[in-house]
Amino acid sequence: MPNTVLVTGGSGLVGKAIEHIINTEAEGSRFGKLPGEKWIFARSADGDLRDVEQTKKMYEKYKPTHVIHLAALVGGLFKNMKYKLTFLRDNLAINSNVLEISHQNKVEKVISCLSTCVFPDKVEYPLDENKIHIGEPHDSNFGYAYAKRMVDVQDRAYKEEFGDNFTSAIPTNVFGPHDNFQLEDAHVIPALIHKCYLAKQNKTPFVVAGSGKPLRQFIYSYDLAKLFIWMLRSYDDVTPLILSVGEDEEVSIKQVADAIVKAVGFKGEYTFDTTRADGQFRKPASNGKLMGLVGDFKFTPFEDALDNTVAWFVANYENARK
Ligand code: NAP
Ligand code: GFB
Repeated sequence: MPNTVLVTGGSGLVGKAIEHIINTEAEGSRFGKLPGEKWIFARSADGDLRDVEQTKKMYEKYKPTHVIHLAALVGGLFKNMKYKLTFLRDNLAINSNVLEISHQNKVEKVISCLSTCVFPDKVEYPLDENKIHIGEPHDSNFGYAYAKRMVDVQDRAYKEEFGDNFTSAIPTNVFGPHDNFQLEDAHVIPALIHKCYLAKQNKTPFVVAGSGKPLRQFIYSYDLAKLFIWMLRSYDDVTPLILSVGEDEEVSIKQVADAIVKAVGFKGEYTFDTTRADGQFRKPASNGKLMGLVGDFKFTPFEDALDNTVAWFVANYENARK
């Protein structure tokens, strides 16, 4: 019987990217759909996964054989700092329901989605898959981080007690089309694209929050989508896997803002509001394990991916999440 792949959180940044790749790559190709395979991209209107009965109904309706579990309460630094309990409570509920109902429905494989912010803040760099639980996460997002860490614990417990094939991916910061561009709640790249766009439209200053000094690794959503599809096909280890560009691709927030100014074509005043938080200074993750397994994989150059994202935002401004 061909697979039925359920993507929870299918209407978000990463979900839409997987949908794009599955619908544009040739059937049977490395990142394409398998013959006869069905893909379902679920959104919260299809079932609130914080509610176990709605989760059960979603599985009864779609009868998935495989699940890519992306659904989560997600947000940038400033939203995380404001709603630590809500991020912890809602994500614990969503993840526990999805894993338990996947277990009850004998789903062949579940890939959940963590984030490099789960790692300890004070640890020897680079971050790798063995360092998830060896210290406190950064204070700015401990609610979200601990809920995501528990997924790794749940995966291992389901594997040991029942033999379930549950594992997780650990992406770095992601960006691309269909992101959340809300000025206050979004992640840095979509927030700054929106702010720079408005500054250009309104001939007002472009203001970046913080000092611009923190460092981040960014993965383009379409590249991440391909790696999720590769994991679905080829990765059956319970140990979570970092999905990221190399450590040498770390960039400062100032470099990101400079690239956005160039991509948007902004010529006006550009300043930093150092009264706003910088959050974690850096979280450099090694993609050594991934590259050892996936072999030949080309990441989209950062500036090309940023240009595509800005072009998508400008072309879809009316309907973009903002
Ligand atoms: P996103 O754009 O905010 O999308 C979130 C998705 O989850 C949407 O499809 C949303 O459905 C769904 N969802 C939210 N609450 C739900 C609920 N209670 N019940 C059912 N569905 C619900 O998020 P994203 O950036 O694509 O993130 C996808 C995954 O990647 C998440 O697990 C996130 O933690 C992880 N991640 C993201 C980043 C990043 O930089 N964005 C980095 C590392 C890891 P509606 O659209 O219907 O609300
Ligand atoms: O992407 P971001 O919100 O998340 O912020 P984190 C990254 C950096 O960008 C911080 C600076 O140093 C911010 O000070 N920044 C500058 C801005 N201007 C802006 C702006 O307008 N908006 C935002 N949001 N940042 C998140 C975690 O941490 O990473 C989440 O809180 C999740 O839980 C996500 O893991 C991937 O990288 O700091």
